Amino acid sequence: IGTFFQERPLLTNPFTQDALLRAYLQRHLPDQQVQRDLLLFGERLVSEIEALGRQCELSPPVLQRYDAWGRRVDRILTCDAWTRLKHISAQEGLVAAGYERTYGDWSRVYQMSKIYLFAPSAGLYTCPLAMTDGAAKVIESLGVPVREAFERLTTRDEKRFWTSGQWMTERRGGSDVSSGTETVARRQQDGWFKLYGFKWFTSATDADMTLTLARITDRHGRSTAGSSGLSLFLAEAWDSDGLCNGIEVQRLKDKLGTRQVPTAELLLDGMSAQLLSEEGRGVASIANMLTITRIHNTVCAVGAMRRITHLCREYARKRAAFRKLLKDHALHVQTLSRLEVETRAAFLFAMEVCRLLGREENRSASDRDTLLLRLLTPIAKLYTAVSVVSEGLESFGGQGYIEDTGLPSMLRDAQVLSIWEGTTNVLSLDVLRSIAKSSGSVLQAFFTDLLVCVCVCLQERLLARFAQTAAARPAGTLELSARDLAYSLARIYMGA
Ligand code: MFK
Ligand code: FAD
Repeated sequence: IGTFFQERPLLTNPFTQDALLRAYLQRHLPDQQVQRDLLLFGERLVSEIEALGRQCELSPPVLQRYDAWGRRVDRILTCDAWTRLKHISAQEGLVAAGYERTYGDWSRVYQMSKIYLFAPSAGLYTCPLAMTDGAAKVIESLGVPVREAFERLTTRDEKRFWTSGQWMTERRGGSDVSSGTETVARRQQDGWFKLYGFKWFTSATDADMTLTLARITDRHGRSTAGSSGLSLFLAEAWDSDGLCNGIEVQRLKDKLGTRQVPTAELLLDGMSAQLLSEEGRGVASIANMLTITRIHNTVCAVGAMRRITHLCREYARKRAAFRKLLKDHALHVQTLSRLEVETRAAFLFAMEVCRLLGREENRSASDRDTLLLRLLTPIAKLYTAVSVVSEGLESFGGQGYIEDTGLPSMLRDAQVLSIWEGTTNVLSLDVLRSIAKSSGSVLQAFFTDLLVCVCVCLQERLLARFAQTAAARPAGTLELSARDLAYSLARIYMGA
């Protein structure tokens, strides 16, 4: 059978390998403690976390519907590695660091640097972490009406640490949540509510609590349609014995990727929940969660881009074709360089959004920062998706397609990033919403933030083109420009 066996690409400390991350932190957050922490975290990723992530991929969650005696239990059983990743997430402060605010304006950059390193190794434990962070943000923005939950979501103590779900999507509407939500909430005498409805996609369904939307009914059972009828609720899904709170798990979804994550269809049949937002302010309140989960999504996308480019580069030094190493083929190097440029630009874009978030939370954001954060969050999320990972796989040739290299799961898991937390079109429309709601101020902020000489010219061209296309279209079709506008803004920002 011959003597040649290809050396495999090896993962080495992703922090020390990442010249751009180190340079960025050196410039903006030159703190010895941060450097030390990320260095150790990088070692832990290689020595421990990478294998746990792989185990999660190979041992997906299962639904135990009945116990041995025929009682309906609806337990979601996850593997030990999934639980271990929860503990590691708490110990490493992967949510907590965003709320401790040890590094002032730069606290989110610190936290998200860890998430960025963690994501490609973590068997998608980043999914519950994103939602946990989002739930903490919603609770904080409402003045912390539920202190214990907030403390548990943001603790470093693995025994107290809670994760949260985000149950928004129903069969009628994942994008159009406002008209698609049929779940109703009936007020109880003690002021709590019982929820009845069907949640069509619920990821990390093993989470300790969840935020969800429902329509409060009056005493005749009537409720208000549309966005103004939706309120935000907090519920603990499972009690300490693992029994469910008025929930029937209909089934776990059979998915293209994200197989590590339990994603279920849930029938809510009297789930006890407490009202978190003002009545009718559910969508506006959960929007704070969407901002955070969309930023996590961006950071995780860039983490995947960085991991694949790191492995491609490593492989190019070991694999030979046509009598020389891949790294000595000019065309291959050009291909990798293009991936590298995309990755670097996306990294800087993502970190800029994290920096703005950190400033807003540290109360040092200018009006312009706040406007920019609003505009850039959907743009960054829609721009950073799957293409670099897909192209990256090709650079391993056939091996990129072989399951036990671990590479195909990177592509499967990246494919979802443009679907959940708002599809590309929905986010493009969110860009239009942010422009309309601020009467254009978000665009002013965008252009003043960029290098003046580059921008004045681009601004004029872009706005003229946007105005021209908008004017040329019949009323009500402004949305046809939304996607092009969002992509143009992303490219201009990254270019600058
Ligand atoms: C690896 C890490 C990944 C993370 C883990 C992910 C796990 C998977 C989890 C999910 O996929 S959870 C489900 C995510 N679902 C979505 O993202 C829903 C997509 N749909 C939208 O984003 C719609 O735009 C939305 C439902 C938010 C609103 O649609 P509407 O009904 O047209 O809302 P409307 O009437 O324009 O806005 C209602 C209020 O919300 C307004 O406030 P006011 O009442 O004060 O005027 C809006 O300004 C506000 N709002 C909407 N989007 C906002 C926002 N505010 C701030 N930021 C936004 N993005
Ligand atoms: P639709 O809204 O039906 O969209 C279908 C297509 O129409 C898309 O291409 C979309 O871009 C386009 N479209 C929709 N509206 C417009 C418009 N106005 N203009 C132009 N184009 C439009 N949801 C949760 O709530 N919690 C979860 O934990 C969760 N986990 C998930 C896990 C996975 C693996 C997946 C795949 C999804 C998950 N979701 C979850 C659901 C996800 O958020 C939705 O699938 C997503 O928001 C899209 O909604 P939809 O499936 O109803 O698609």
